[in-house]
Amino acid sequence: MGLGANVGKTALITGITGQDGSYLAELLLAKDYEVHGVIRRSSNFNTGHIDHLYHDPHERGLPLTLHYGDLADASCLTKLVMRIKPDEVYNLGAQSHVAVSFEMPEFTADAVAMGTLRLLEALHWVDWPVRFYQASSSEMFGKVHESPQNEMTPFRPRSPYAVSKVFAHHMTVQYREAHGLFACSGVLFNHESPRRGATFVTRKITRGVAQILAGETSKLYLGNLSAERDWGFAPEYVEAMWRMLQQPEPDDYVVATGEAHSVQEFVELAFSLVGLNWKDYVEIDKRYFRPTDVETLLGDSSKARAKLGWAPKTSFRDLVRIMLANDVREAQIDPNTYRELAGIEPDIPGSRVIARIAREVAA
Ligand code: NAP
Ligand code: F7E
Repeated sequence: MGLGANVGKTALITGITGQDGSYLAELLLAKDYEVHGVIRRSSNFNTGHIDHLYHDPHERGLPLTLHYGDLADASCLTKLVMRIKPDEVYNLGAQSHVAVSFEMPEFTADAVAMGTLRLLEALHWVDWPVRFYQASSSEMFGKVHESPQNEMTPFRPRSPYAVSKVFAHHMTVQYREAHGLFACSGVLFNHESPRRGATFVTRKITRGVAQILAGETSKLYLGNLSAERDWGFAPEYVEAMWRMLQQPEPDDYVVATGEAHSVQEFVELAFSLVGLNWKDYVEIDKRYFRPTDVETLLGDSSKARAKLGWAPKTSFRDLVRIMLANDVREAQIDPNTYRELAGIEPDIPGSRVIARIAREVAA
């Protein structure tokens, strides 16, 4: 199957309200997929990342349908799969915060490990050629055996989150090998964006800088500054997920930039882009240290580059600039005030998709 003809394809996404889910939904809608997303019941609206894509079912609009569901509920997953009959299923739903997983190991394992198994079981019985993507993580490498890490590097997980992802990864391979399911595991290294959750370190830093500029706070409290991560730009990473499911054979792929930076480097750059010295604002708070942390991660994505034709485009510096410009704007400051942030486009979600639909509706 080529990378072109998608008309008539249907995709089901768990975790559609999250960072990656929202970018993936935009990508698939732009490729003319019919998209279905699983959302959890919440006492408050949590669909901010996808509101621009959603429309009242009584009106014309993008082919996006949201369904209540949860990875904890096997019967609802099976029902959704049987009703929607998706061609492609992207399992992005997770309790994805590593530090939180130490506080809630059972909840994390239920959503991340058992949730994946429940979905695989639902797909195992279908009688059409479904394709499955599992959101695996570089956290699985943990206390790394070698650097950089590739598809053959052994796992030494260091958190309940990572242990759960290792289970889900092996289950994905198991269903591929034992039951012939077209199942791919994407071992994605950290990827960030203006839609990154506010408690992950990159977004915490860029929001912190913006709040300091706005005079809302004078300090930013952080934990382990020496940890190194391979940080990429999220919209590019969801493209790799889609490419995996368009291949003739299912396989596992590492997706990374091949460049590692420490948390301190991220901090220094973010402050310096707006003319501040980080040492005047950053304080270390022990509560943000983890019982066991992953000290260094660096990915080797040669296989994805060769087989998927995928390559990262956004540099570390530009990633920090994009996130910072967004948070400065959210703090009601014009980013053009700062030379390094001038001209960076706002993260207008799905603007291309919306423009196309608007044209169609008007026609
Ligand atoms: P995210 O922003 O935290 O989004 C997680 C999504 O999962 C949200 O939509 C959340 O829904 C949903 N979810 C949580 N528990 C669920 C449950 N029990 N049933 C159904 N849905 C549930 O995460 P992300 O950064 O987009 O990451 C997407 C996936 O890739 C996750 O599986 C993550 O572990 C994995 N991953 C991420 C990275 C990264 O650097 N971003 C790297 C490697 C792997 P609510 O909105 O209702 O909470
Ligand atoms: O931490 C250190 C922290 O929470 C990065 C998830 O998407 O990527 C993410 O997991 C590093 C760690 O991301 C603070 O100790 C210092 O060493 O931004 P993070 P993560 O743990 O790497 C992987 C690939 C995933 O799969 C996960 O789902 O930064 N750090 N000070 C801090 N981290 C946080 N959160 N907050 C701090 O104040």
